Amino acid sequence: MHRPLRLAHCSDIHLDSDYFGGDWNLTRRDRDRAQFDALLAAIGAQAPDLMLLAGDLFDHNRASAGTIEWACERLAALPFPVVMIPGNHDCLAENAIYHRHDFAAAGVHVLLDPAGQTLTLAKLGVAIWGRGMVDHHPGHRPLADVPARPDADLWYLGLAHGVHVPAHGESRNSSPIHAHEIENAEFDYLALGHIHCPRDVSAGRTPAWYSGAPHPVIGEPGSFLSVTLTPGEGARVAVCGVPPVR
Ligand SMILES: [Mn+2]
Repeated sequence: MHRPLRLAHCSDIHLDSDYFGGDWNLTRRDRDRAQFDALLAAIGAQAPDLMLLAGDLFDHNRASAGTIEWACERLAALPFPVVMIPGNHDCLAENAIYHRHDFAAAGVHVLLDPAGQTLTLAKLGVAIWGRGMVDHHPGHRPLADVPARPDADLWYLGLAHGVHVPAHGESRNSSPIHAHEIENAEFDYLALGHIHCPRDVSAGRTPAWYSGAPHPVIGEPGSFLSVTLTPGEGARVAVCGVPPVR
């Protein structure tokens, strides 16, 4: 039987934006880190059962080893599990962060298989599907070939990173996520990343949202989502602000 489940959904952290190691631009590095800490504090205050991070934790694959280890430690230290996917900025290119740093060893679940993979967290009663993005291009379809619900007794959650394409819309964007693909998926909740503002793109019976990014965007505060799944009622989503850092 399904049990109530409380999720925190975030994405697009972009650590080490304009920082590549050494002493140059440490202010920017530290501001990104402080914004991530503010996000994790806001999420921690809600004591969710599970945190979903829908891509672009890092701004680029040249992120410094220090920042990668720092972020991994921060995520591993949380009192709830974290499940995440790479985004286009930290995609699975040859020099990928996720190839050279073992998040799994630290206890952070990263869904890396380009063909897609399903992780089951039995204690929480959830199965989570996602795929690793190798290259951000129009032929990459984040929601292609989503498997059917694996187990009627588990919540089924999805993670994807890309550009939403409305019903009957066309797109030449990279990594398009079509409304009909959302509708056809059997997820109880689909956590999306890539668009830096919160946005409800639910389709059919599938609740699907972009969480927004933790940093302010054009004067609007950063955001994450608090998602409550209740048996028989579906998903309730609340947009939560992240205090800006200077
Ligand atoms: Mn992105």
